Amino acid sequence: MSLTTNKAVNQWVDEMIALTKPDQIVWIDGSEAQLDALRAEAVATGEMIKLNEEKLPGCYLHRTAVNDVARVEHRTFICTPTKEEAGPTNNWMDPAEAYDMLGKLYDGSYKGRTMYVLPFSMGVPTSPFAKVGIELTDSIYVVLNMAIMTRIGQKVLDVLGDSEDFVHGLHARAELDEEKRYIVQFPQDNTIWSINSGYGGNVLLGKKCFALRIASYQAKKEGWMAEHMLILGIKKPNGEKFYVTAAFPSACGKTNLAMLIPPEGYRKNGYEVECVGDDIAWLRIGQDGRLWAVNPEAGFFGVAPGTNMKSNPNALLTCQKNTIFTNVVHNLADNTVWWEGLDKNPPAEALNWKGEPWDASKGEKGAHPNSRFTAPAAQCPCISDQFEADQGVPISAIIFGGRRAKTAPLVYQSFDWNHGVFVGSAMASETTAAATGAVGVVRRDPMAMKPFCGYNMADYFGHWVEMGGKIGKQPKIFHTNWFRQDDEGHFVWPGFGDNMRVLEWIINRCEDKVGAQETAIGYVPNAEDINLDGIKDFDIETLKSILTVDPELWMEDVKGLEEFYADFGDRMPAEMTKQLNALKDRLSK
Ligand code: OXD
Ligand code: MN
Repeated sequence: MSLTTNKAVNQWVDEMIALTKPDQIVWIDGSEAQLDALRAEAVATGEMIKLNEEKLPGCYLHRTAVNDVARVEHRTFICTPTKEEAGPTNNWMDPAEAYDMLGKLYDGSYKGRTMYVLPFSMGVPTSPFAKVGIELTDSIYVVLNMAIMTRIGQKVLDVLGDSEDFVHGLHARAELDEEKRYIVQFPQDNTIWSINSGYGGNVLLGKKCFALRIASYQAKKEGWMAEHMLILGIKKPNGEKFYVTAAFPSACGKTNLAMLIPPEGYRKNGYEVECVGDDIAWLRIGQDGRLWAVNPEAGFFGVAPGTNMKSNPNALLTCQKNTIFTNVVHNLADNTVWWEGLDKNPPAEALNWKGEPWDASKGEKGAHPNSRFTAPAAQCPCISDQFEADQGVPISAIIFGGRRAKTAPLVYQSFDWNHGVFVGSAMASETTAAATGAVGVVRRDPMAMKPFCGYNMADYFGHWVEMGGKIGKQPKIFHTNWFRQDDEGHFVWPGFGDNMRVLEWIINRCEDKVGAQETAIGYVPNAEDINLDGIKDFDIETLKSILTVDPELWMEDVKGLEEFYADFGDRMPAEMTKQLNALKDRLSK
């Protein structure tokens, strides 16, 4: 029975029932009793395995289909009325054609199954910045993950009231057929249709599909920003707090930075780092003219491999209870989990991510490289006391990260907001060719939003420029590169907790406490201004070697960027082209 009198909700749910033809319908009220019953059902059917209650209380293991282990960008579509509105970085389908084609796939796809009607809120439901979605799904795994990643249930419907302003999400596992897998966003209709997948990034519709693709479109229309950014707070010894957001391409240590533990010397002096969010930031201009950020999510959907007590103790401690593990190794000896990089002791008696008997000594990986933990953010030892603040946190600095062997220095600051937007648009990562130190293939990923921007990215850059004009107290914009290599192809900067040293320089710049060298690409630190106290096997000369800017390499890079910009044709804002030309001028001097 419906949990709401909202006509728009009930009518849409009825239409989707007529389309998908489920055997039963269950509205998710969000109560622990209901979630417990679903957990028990998932265990009874084998969809989830209950793990050792003493060692991992409230934790479960799930395995996806072997052909369904990651996001599928080539099967992800933005269906805007015209192709130009989606832009050159998105796959596009005509909305009417998409509804028609997908409608045939959804038709009867819930036969013999249950439809779960899942109301969810991105953001604390009572926050003026929260947005409501309803996901229809035939997967208990989806319901239980969404219960961790978002706020769900009756309280969300209560906040929605009679409003028609909600995202309409329809997910069907169907046959999990790769050839018929589609992740489709209709930004103008507030609608997401996802079919033939059971993997998190494709089916937890609150995350990438709503909080980035749909929300970025809403944000442009409504004058705010939805960004693929972590949010962290740094508490200084005098109690002052600085909040920064940061965007990094995949596999660049974003979760690690979000939960960084400062080096011992900093901790002794009273520095603390707190996590507000690890993946997504919704940013709005506050009445005080500053930019304020909320994390719309309630949980972390983190990559398991490589997470350990050294790389990210906070993440590991977060997922010791009430966590769903996906595609990791099942340790049969004590009914726990394991993944590569957790420790040096792979279990002797174990099943790999596919559920097959697994012998680590044979060299094959046990956990899928994209295996995940879904854990409540509130369990993170360094979660910020502002994590659920209605207005979010005020942002002092925005960091764009790249993964570059030679070009980008460890850190630099943009000259101003618009130059910072340009720096974000030029974000890139290189495939590593570590052994030779050769410069790898450059992948452009502006603001780390290329797979997640729900409209033409040229307009998105324009929106950034426009927002800058409206923010009274603009955050300063920086670029970091933890991945500079020496001539032998070794990473030079130690990274992890030592990134705190770079964050301190960033704060000092925000407070006008240190100078910098003005270079063609922006303000680069004077090496003496980065605190190296207590750092291991690293000296100021080495630091200087990763603060250099080689104009020839940059000129090469600019060529690649020009090609990338050319894809957007006339739609590229004049300001961006102006910034590109200005960089060329400065480099040639
Ligand atoms: C993620 C991603 O899973 O960015 O967060 O791919
Ligand atoms: Mn992400």
